[in-house]
Amino acid sequence: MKKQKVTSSRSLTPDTEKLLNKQIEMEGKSSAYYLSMASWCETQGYENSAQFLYKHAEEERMHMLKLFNYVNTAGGHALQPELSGIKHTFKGLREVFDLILHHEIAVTESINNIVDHCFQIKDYATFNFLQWFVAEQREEETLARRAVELFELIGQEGVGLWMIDQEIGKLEAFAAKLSPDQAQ
Ligand code: OFO
Repeated sequence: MKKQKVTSSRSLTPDTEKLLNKQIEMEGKSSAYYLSMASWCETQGYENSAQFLYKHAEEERMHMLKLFNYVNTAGGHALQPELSGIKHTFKGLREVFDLILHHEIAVTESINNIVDHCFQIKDYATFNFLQWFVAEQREEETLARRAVELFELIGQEGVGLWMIDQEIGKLEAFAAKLSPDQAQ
């Protein structure tokens, strides 16, 4: 890897700043994406899924702000991302949770890439900061996988979708046990 010149007033390299701003964009999109899903669920009568997703939209915004704060206090400039192309309608509740699982796996990959980059250039402060996100992604992926599994376990026939929505309402308690904030 090409060694980057470090500016005298900070140890955050321009490459790392760029990667963190990309991650800010991803978290901002996650928040907007989940808010849009929450709204759609509410219009379809999936009340528990809607509440679950409203809360997750807030959490994603909190993730974005955590990155904003880190970038700026490390001497960089956190950039408000442009948000466009947000999907507003879905084929069904299953599609919503399939998309979430797919998206969370992509977020995990993105975090892992930045962690790897920081390790290679010996930016241990950012490496250390990102460990919270590593643990958080484990929670988010597990949660999304649990939600998708409900469709297989319960099935969508008859009152199936109603039952799935009830079970999704209970996932929050399960999430609390996996949260990195809980482990500290
Ligand atoms: Fe920010 O954890 Fe999901 O995307």
